[in-house]
Amino acid sequence: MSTYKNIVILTGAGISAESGLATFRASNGLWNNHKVEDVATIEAFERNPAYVHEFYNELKKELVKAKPNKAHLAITRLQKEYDANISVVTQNVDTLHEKAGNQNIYHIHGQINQAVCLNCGRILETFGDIDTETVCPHCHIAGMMKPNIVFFGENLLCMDKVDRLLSECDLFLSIGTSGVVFPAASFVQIAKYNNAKTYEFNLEPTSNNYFFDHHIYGPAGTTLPAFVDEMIKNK
Ligand code: BV8
Repeated sequence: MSTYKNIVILTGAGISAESGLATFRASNGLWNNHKVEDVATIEAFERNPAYVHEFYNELKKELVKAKPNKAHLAITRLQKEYDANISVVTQNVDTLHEKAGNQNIYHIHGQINQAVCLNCGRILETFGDIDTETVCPHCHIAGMMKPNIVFFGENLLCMDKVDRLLSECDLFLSIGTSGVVFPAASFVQIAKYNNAKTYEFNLEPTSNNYFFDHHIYGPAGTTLPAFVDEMIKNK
């Protein structure tokens, strides 16, 4: 009889750091030397779609090469060996959770290997570059494709499901997120309001520090596997 029945694992750029991917904060708010407001806002995309496409085409080349690390693999082990509903709610647009074999993954900020057609609304898997000339394979209209990335100023994805998961969870693990981007940064408060036990895994205290019952400091590639070992041993 496992202690916890419904577990939500929120992840941020920090869980991918040991896979060699830059985090938002470490690069002083820059992504690959671009100002966030020049590439990750809906205004930027409307102002200069070619520039934003170029940024994400480059980022995709980097993310596609990345391999999952021990933190991602620890989640797979937990999902296999601990009897509970375990969901991964990620802010990351990389696909390292998928590559590690994680299940029940919700990309609330979108994902790098997808594009959405602003004409017909269909989402498609994209492995190569997309740009202002790309033709939608469904409605055959050109120039209406957007990376399926949630820019600042856009609503999050999967929120109907995520709201339900947060209302039912009895354990909330936050892994590698600075807690500065909303509304993801408020998820711990919702979990706590619903009496979940809350753990923060980070290198250092974050702005959400106060809402966590427990803080486990250190690289997630070390701290999470140890935590999962304990959970499975004491289930
Ligand atoms: C929205 C896609 C409704 C792009 C991203 C209050 C309520 C609601 C909205 C707002 C609000 N206040 C402000 C807003 C607006 C805005 C916002 O939050 N702004 C912030 C800057 C103040 N939010 C939005 O616009 C959201 N939309 O709310 O819709 C709406 C609609 C219209 C108008 C208003 C509201 C959309 C947010 C999504 C934006 N898109 N990503 C891309 O990724 O290319 S967010 C982007 O930020 C990434 O997803 C990235 O993940 C995230 C950065 O956060 P983290 O993941 O936490 O990464 P970070 O680098 O910051 O931290 C890494 C952490 O890991 C650090 O703490 C570090 O110590 C730790 N770490 C490092 N290495 C390790 C480690 N930990 C463990 N082990 C390690 N080895």
